[in-house]
Amino acid sequence: MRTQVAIIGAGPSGLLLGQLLYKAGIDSIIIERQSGDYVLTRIRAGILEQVTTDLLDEAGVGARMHREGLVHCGFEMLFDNRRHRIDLKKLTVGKRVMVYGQTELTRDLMEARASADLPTLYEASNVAVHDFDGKQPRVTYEKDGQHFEIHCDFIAGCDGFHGVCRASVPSSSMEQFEKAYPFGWLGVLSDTPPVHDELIYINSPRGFALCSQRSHTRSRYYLQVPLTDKVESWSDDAFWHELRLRLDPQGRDELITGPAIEKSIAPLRSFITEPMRFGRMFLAGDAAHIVPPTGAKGLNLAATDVKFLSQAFIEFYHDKTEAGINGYSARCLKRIWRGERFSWWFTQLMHRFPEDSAMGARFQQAELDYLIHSEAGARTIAENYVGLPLDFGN
Ligand code: RFL
Ligand code: PHB
Repeated sequence: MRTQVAIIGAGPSGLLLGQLLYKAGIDSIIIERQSGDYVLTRIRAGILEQVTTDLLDEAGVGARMHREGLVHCGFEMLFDNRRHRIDLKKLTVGKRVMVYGQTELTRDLMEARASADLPTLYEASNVAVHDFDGKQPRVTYEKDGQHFEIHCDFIAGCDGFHGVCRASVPSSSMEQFEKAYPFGWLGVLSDTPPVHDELIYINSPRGFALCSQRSHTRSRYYLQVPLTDKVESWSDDAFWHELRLRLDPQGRDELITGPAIEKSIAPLRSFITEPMRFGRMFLAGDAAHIVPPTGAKGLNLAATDVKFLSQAFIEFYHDKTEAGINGYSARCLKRIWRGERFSWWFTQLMHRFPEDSAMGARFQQAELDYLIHSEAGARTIAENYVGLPLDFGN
């Protein structure tokens, strides 16, 4: 088999890249190790920045998102038993975010790919990337007991944090930065109306909590938990009880509980690989960087990598210039470090750290108090949360 761009991974990065390339008349094959149904069961991101929603429109897959997604013009920060609203629209001159689940976005992209009859090879095992440091890269994989080979011009590593692409690069060719946090997020999805019409980020003495949502009838809640906790030991009742303890009296009264339709624990990590290009292989999304989910940046950073990468390939094929592919890594990393910094800072501000003394908690309270009472402070949160302009600072 032969294609122009072999894309490893059919998560949001791989599917979006495939769709943008298709729109530009560039061929791709996506190779994914899981089944399509499995990819759709992973409950992850919920908040899309304007840059991401614009990109989905550009890719021609934004229609259902505009019909069913919820536009949010602000969110609440709850600490010291009081809520304080961050008015995104006012503080950023009109910007908002969109609540639309990663599962839905992935489904829209999968359907667009299937209806254009573009090749996605699900349940491929032993995927391996070869010769990306030369002119003729190859991808090999197995399916139904047979061995296959794809020849291509470029490989796009969209295979997430545990993927094969980054793992195939000699460690001497890259620098990796990593910080693991001493806690995780226990998430519950439930078919219950959200406790509030906007998100609530909670800094409580019992730890962080987040009240999020997917629709007017489906809620997503998270609790900061120790890394040693096992999801099986959290009954639904225990989860709702703990969430109530972290909420304010109004939230405790208004919270509607129900059976969890999904429950999982995700560890929190900050991670960046530099560079993101290795000869004819390019990393995008979680394959190259991970943020703690507090700032809702992971999927949004993945989307901008994909935008820059698709532009680079389009320039290569249509304008016969390598400027885009040569500049890809530096252009992405500038934006990524900003998103990483915000996510790390917001995580530090909102969580209880086991090693912190009582003084650490007081410093957090003082900082929160400053931030929400200073217009400059609140604007700092708002403009990072809605997402900085694409080539901010250039
Ligand atoms: P993905 O989604 O991990 O997809 C990678 C795909 O590659 C496949 N794969 C392979 N395929 C072939 N061969 C191999 N050897 C392979 N190895 C792996 C995998 O099966 C998979 O299908 O990466 P991608 O596409 O870069 O997308 C990134 C996003 O998924 C991620 O950044 C977000 O989910 C992060 N995130 C959030 N981001 C936001 O922007 N806003 C949010 O509100 C938000 N909330 C979250 C989040 C992530 C969370 N978790 C679970 C860490 C909330 C949580 C709890
Ligand atoms: C989510 O709804 O899953 C979500 C929302 C906001 C975040 C993280 C996760 O900061």
